[in-house]
Amino acid sequence: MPDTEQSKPETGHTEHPDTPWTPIHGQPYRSVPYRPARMPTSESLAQAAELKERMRERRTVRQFSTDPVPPQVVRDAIACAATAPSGAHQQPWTFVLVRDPEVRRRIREAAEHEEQISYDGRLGEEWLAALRPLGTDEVKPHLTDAPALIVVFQQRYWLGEDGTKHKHYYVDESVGIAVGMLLSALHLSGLAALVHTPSPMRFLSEVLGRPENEKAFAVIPVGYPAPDCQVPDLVRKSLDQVLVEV
Ligand code: IYR
Repeated sequence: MPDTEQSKPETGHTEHPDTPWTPIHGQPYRSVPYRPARMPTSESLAQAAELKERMRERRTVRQFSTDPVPPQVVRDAIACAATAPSGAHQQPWTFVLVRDPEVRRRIREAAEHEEQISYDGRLGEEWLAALRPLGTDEVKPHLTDAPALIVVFQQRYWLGEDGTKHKHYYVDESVGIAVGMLLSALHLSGLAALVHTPSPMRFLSEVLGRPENEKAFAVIPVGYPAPDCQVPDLVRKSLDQVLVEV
C-alpha cells in the first residue's frame, strides 16, 4: 500500500509557515530534508517557454491609471520578493506599501524637488543623453496616479537587543534580487510597475519614519497602465548578445 506521507514532496520547511523569524546569527548548522518533486523535462520546457513569453510582455510603465489594485495581490507579490536568497540569510529588506494618497502626495513633492535639481544639471550631459530615449523628466505623476507605491528599504545593519550594530552581508545584491523577484511577481499577477530611484532618497526615510539602519533603495509605483499609456520604443538585447556558453 503506498505511504502517502512518504510520497509527499518535502520542501525544506519543518515549521509552520507563519512561525515568526528570529535572528539565527551564531547558531549551529541545522538541516531539514529538501526533496521537491522533480519536474518532467517536457513540462520544464513548456514552463520555461511560457514564462519567457510572459516576461517579454513586461514593460516599465510611467503612465498609470488611478484605478485601485487589489491590495492582497501586492502583498502576495511582496511575500514572493521576501523569499529571495540573501547574504547569510539575513533578509535585509523592508517593503513599505503606501496607499495613503496624502503620503503619496508628499513623496511626489519631495521626489520632484530632487529630480528638478537632477534634470537641471546635477545628472550631467552624458547621463541626460543616456536618458533621452526613455523620455523621462522631473515630473513624476506616476507617484500620485499609481494607487500603490512600494518603497523598498535596505537594512544596512541590524541592531542587537543591547543596541549593538551587526553587519549585514551583500545587502545591495540581496535587495536587488528581491526587487527583481518583486517585479516578476507583480507582472505575472497582472500589475504594472516602475523602478523609480529619486536621488538623493533620504527624504523617504523621513516621510515614512524609518529607523536609522534602513536606507531607501527604490520607489516602485504599482497599478494598471493608463488607457492612453505609451512606453518608449526600445529593443532588448537578443539572447546571443547576452548569453555566453562555455
Ligand atoms: N532618477 C531619475 C533619472 C533616471 C535615471 C535612470 I539610470 C533611469 O533609468 C531613469 C531615470 C528619474 O527617475 O527620472
